[in-house]
Amino acid sequence: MLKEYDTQLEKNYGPGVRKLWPIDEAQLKQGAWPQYYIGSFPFCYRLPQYTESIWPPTKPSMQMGGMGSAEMPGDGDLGGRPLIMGQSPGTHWYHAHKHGSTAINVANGMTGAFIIEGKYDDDLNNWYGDGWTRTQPVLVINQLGVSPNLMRKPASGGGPGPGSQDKGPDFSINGQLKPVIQMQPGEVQMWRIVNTSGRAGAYFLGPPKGFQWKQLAQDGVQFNDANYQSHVNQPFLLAAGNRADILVKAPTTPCTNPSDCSVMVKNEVDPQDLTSASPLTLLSVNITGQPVDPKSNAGNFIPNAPYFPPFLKDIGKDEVTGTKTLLFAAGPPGGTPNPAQQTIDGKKFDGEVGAVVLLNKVEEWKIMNATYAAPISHPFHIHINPFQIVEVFDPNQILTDKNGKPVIDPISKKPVNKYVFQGGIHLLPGQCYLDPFAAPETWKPCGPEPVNKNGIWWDVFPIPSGRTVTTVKMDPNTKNPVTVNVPGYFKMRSRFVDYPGFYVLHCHILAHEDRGMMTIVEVTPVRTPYSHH
Ligand SMILES: [Cu+2]
Repeated sequence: MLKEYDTQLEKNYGPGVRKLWPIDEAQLKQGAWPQYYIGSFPFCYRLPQYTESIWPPTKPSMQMGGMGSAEMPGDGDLGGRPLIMGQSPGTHWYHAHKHGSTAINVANGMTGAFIIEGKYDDDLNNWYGDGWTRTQPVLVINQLGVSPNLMRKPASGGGPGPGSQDKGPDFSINGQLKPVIQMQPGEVQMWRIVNTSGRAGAYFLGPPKGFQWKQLAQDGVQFNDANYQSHVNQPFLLAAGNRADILVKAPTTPCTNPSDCSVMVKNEVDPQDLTSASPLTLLSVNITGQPVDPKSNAGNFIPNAPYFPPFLKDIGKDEVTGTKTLLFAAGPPGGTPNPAQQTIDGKKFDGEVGAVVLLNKVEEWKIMNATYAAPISHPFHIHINPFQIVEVFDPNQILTDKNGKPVIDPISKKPVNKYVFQGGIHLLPGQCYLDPFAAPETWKPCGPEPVNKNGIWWDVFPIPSGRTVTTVKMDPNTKNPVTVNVPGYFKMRSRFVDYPGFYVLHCHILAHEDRGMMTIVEVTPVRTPYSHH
């Protein structure tokens, strides 16, 4: 594909154009993928930064000038419109996005990382040394074992070939399988991890034995200090499209077994996959060289998170000016669930606008998942502005005890559900009764409405799958128990600022996007002629 691209490039622009393939035959022979060249070598940018100490800015004159360039440029006379939020410095990525071919292009490696630099990097470099952030590993994950791709192509005739329909087993990093990262004994490194897979989530089981890690950022947006301090040695999920920056501290002695120094992940598209998914080696670490002085900065986590810009302040309820509901579904609305059909609000992508928002407004959206045939938590992704999660309802959620361990039913030996849809039975602590015959709006987490405090900013978040509940009511015609479909959902808040124009939201399982699970967001700078003046 890249060679074909080069041929076309040369045809159009003549000899001397910078080709994508190959750059270094020796590295290709060692097994590097072409994406090594176009993808994993990150491009770094610095953008103008928001300098105000409060959000929202009080006076227009205090705001920065300049106009954001959306994917569809705004009206020409908006030049000089103030930038009121700006771009957080962090780890971002790109991929081929031609609707209908997105999955195959990404499966064949057309993804890569780019870094927006800023005070975040300056603060880290003040602690770890000049230019340190640019020496740290950028790990671009892709998924090899899923159809369609050229490495595991389907059998002739189009039927499933070896591994063509599976969810794994392999992840690559920068085009290599199970690469080895070199670390000095006791050294702290920053890993910028990007999951560019077209389908699989990578669930990180936690740091290897003797290692420690601390998360600094999610989806290209840095953590505030409270979140930095609380995210120590935790497992985490990178769904397709998610990113995380983590600080990793190596043990002071080499590992006895190489497997002790391996970062293990599980491949999932729904939390229900985790019980059966096998742990995979994503990468290994070789502890080598001079030990790092344990008292030096290089051997310690930076004590506090880098400076947190005011425009990343939590979105309070009082800031919200509008709401929307979007329904992601497998199968037509009200029809038979069908894992081969993906829709948003009952429609496959047709190029029409699915959500209109006025520029500089803040909205709260309920993103629902009516997928029942097989559990799939479609990773919701919206371009341009990140969002904060304020409520999650997973009807399949397992009840956990105070140590986070699943509660097991003593009779069935199966994990106990948090949500109970059968009345009149004794509830365990933490369980929540929901009436399957009440209005669907009543299907939500029990307890008070959560307050958005120390919210993490995301641009990809998996929507919990729906659950088909078998009730105690009998259907007089079929003589079977009546079943009720309960959708999963999350609620998010976002500031639709800076960028007027058109962009998309979609499922980040790219085969779903290609089949229609995508729609257009229009952010419009004008009010209608019927507005009050
Ligand atoms: Cu999907």
